[in-house]
Amino acid sequence: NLKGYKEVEKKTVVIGGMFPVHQRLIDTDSNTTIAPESSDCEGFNFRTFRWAQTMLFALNEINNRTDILPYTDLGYVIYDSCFTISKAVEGTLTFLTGQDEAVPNYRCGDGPPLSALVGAGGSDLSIATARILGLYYFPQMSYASSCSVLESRFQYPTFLRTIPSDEHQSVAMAKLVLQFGWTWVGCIAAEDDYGKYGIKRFKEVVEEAGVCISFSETLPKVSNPEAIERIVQTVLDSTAKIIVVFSSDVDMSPLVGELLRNNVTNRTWIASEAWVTSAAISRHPDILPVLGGTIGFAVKRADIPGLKEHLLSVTPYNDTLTEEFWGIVFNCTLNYRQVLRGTRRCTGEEMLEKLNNTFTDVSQLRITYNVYKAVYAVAHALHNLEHCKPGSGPFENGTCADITKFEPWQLMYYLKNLRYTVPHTKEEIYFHDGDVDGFYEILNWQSDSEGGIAYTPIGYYNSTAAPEERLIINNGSIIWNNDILETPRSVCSERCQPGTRMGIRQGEPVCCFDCIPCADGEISNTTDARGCIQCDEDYWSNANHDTCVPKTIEFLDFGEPLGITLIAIAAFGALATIAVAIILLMHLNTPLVNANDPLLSFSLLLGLVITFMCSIAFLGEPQMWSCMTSQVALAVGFALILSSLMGKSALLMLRARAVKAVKTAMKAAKAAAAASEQSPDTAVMAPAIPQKNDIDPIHPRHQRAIMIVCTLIQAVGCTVWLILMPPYPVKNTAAQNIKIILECDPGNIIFICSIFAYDILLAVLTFVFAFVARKLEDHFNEGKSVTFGMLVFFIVWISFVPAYLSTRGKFMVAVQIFAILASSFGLLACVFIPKCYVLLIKPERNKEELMIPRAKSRDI
Ligand code: TCR
Repeated sequence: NLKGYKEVEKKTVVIGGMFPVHQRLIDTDSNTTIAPESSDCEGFNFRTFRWAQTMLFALNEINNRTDILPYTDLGYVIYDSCFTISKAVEGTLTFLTGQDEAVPNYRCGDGPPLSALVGAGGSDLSIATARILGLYYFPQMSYASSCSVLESRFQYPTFLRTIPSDEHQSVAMAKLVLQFGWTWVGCIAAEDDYGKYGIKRFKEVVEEAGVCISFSETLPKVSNPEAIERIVQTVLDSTAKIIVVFSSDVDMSPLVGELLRNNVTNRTWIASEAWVTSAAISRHPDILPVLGGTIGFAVKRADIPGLKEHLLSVTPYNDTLTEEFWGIVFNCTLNYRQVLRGTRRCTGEEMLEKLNNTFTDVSQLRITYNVYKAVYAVAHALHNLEHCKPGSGPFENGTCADITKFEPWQLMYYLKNLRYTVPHTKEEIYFHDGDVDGFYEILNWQSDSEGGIAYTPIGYYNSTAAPEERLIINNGSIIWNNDILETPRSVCSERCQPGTRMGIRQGEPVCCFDCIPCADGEISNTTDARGCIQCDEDYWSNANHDTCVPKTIEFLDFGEPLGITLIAIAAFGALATIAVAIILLMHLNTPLVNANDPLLSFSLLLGLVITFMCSIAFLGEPQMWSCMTSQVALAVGFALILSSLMGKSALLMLRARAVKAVKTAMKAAKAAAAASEQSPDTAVMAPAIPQKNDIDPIHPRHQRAIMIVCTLIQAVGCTVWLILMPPYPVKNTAAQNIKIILECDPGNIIFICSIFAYDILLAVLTFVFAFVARKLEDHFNEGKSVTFGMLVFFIVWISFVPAYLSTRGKFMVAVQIFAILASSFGLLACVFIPKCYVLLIKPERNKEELMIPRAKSRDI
């Protein structure tokens, strides 16, 4: 341990210092056969040794000044905490109690009073020492212990520091991550209070903003190669491209070695303050591909004039630490025993200037500057204490403290209320509740001219600025560590484009999700939509599923080719029907036309014209009137056709039965005549000869009555339907997704069914009548043609059913119209073509050629 003294000339006050000059304790075997001793330390650290030397430099500077403490000299005691809590506690106790001979006993007043402790390096060490020092209300001024738990004045009442609390750094890091849109980051923290609390706060802030942590690892404090390998494997396995490391360079070093061995490139590392400017890490050979592009936070840097000279003036003979330092730097020894063992002897004339060593590198004075500030803070507080005017002092009754024997709490008072300016940098320092403002420079690791690392400032973080101006980064000056030299992306899943929604993956963080396409009829119009939105009734999703588009309206229009074709066919049918009517009219008095009541023929033709024309009403955009007329006209038209045919076939049927009866009667008469010829004696009564009335059993009046009554029934039914529950146009959105079908709703299904059922009934009766009369040997053969026409009618409507049910949308209407037209044409053709044929082409056959039986009966 280094324990030095300035000679006591005037009044002297001693300041304690604690620096982790060595990195670890030497592992001693723990057998208890000999008295245990305080372990020695190993791993000399040039950086922290520079800190210790800075304290000496600052004390020298102060002692040489006449404006600060002109009548008092500052002495010092420096302890090496070896980065371990036990050594720090040991040092603190030695300092307080003076158990070591070299140090005056703290409570036995002769020696110079102890003022404050500058230290103790890492936060975990400071936490331990601050607890002890707090008991005595002994001031502690730390230069590197940044952990946020040290903010608590309740637990650490006498703790002050010149480094900002990690609260600021964690928030700054989180802001940086959020600013670049990284939502998938890995975390590595040292296994100490600094790492644990720092990363904890970082995680809290980013997770609140929706960032996910890919992995979270701890760097072991004691050497543990397996653990390091495991961490590197995790880094390699993770898809996170951004890795935040909250650790001191000492704990980080083994990891860097392993990263280099595995050549882990293409990651961007976010460095905490403790390793961002560490030469121990950035001076590794070949570090650039692995850690180049690192972004980190660093406390304020300063130039301290004269420090370089002071560092270079260190000689091996100052104390044990300088001796060890010399030996390590120049690879020699001053120790007589080691010289005997063959180590080169130091001359003491070696030149420190010639070395390019971290110790003498004053380009990155950051923590060093904090040490400098801390020493000045204590000095200024002591100065204020010494220059207190009796009577107007801060203590009870206006008393002052005496610089030769003051109490620690009295100095604490001055430290708390201190406000001073640092020499050279002119920075003004004051503590709010023991802490300073959070200010960080943001550094980027770029390659310098010699292939090493240059810490290039790219921005800063200022916790006292307005929230949106705290983090200022000059994006353009960043050099990233990837082949494309672009801002790296670090996301678990790429964003979900409009048209898809985020689907969570069971058991994975929320940043990892699948993009699931929206279902038909649903859309999402934002990126990263949580769910899809159902389109309104009249709307449907487009192909990309990112907007709702109005459904296309569908109906069979007049103008389109299919509509025109149907109109043409219908018109042709109507014209043909009218032509037939004219032909019949022209031959009104011929036997053929008169063979069956001509009026029924005309009503039949009228019905056909109605059905042909009503098919046109099915076309076009459905309206109230068109829905009503189309169905009703069809139903009534068919009723008229079928009842006319029924009237006709009823006559034919009865005629056929009569003819049959006549035939049998004649046969009987013949047989009787023959019998009477054979035996004239036997008087036989000849059977009655059938009369004309018997052959035409019903009068045309009856036929017309049938026709009119049957049609009227239908007409009345339809009227009731129209009045009670008329059909109306509807928008059918359910049948097809992307279309709105405009169609007619029948109003009431029972009505429409019974109305067409009635038509079917008429058709069946007509068919039966005609079928019975089909063999009537009338050479106009009306029975046959009606039978045939009805068959066509049935076939058309039976095949209509499956065709109708298997079509969708506007084609349903087309199928309906086709069926109407086909059945009408069928009837027109079957019933009237034979007639027209005779009338126009074979007029000679159009004579009163009565049915054979009747002619014969006349002959008789
Ligand atoms: N605060 C750390 C220790 C630490 C440190 C450093 C150690 C800081 N900066 C630089 C070595 C080198 C910042 C702590 O534990 O609080």
